[in-house]
Amino acid sequence: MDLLLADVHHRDLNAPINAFQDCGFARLGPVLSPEFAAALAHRANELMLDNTLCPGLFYQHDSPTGRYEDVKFGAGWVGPSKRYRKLERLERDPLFRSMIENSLFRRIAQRMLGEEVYLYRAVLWNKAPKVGMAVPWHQDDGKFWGLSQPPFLQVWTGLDDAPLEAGCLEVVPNSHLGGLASAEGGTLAQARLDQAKAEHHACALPSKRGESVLVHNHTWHRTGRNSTDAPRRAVSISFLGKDVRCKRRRRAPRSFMRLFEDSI
Ligand SMILES: O=C(O)CCC(=O)C(=O)O
Repeated sequence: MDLLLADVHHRDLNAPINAFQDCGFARLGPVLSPEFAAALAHRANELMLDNTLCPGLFYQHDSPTGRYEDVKFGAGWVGPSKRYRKLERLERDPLFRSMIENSLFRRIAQRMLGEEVYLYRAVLWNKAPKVGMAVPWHQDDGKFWGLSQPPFLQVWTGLDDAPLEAGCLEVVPNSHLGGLASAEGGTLAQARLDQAKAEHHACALPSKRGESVLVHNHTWHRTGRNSTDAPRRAVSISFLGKDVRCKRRRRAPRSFMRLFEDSI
């Protein structure tokens, strides 16, 4: 099976990389072959229904109310369900690992981060039909991430069509230029959103299955509820350069997995 669309191998990356640096996001357009995107979506379902298939995955279920505030953090696997909102450590699954290390992402990551590229996280974001919850405006950095240097390169890829009604990615263009809104990072305070008129500047990025978007970690982004009859699954991958360290003290500091090693 071809992982990527044939034209991806020759695509010029200058325009998306410049747009990413200027605006904090850039559409890469269609990237995954339809067969590979479908296989990943199928695998996502298998992993949600059986936690013995890939030991070490991190599971987080959607909240019963569909509200972010009601998510049971720390509950992990709660039995077979297609309503997990998030699965982390996808790199442990061989099929997802092949997606993470595809040749386009390698070209982009090595161009922006250097030859040595590491993985901070690879996450499945799942919104079940009719009920999948929203993810509020946030930035992906701060105390919880605990990194010695600000991370900046993330790639979001849809495994399903993601129209606005299904909870497509939305961004506030140029918001990365202000850095972290608070040392904590993560979810943005309402006062800060109001001050910046986030609703007014919000830019929705509806996409088709297999499309990718570059998203700067400091870009304000969110996704809405899924009100459609179809699932909306997506993968986001956060890459790091070689000099980034984990600063966490309470638990042993993490070491990050090196990617694309066969390109040495
Ligand atoms: O796709 C989603 O629902 C959320 C993606 C996201 O917020 C992220 O990758 O940080």
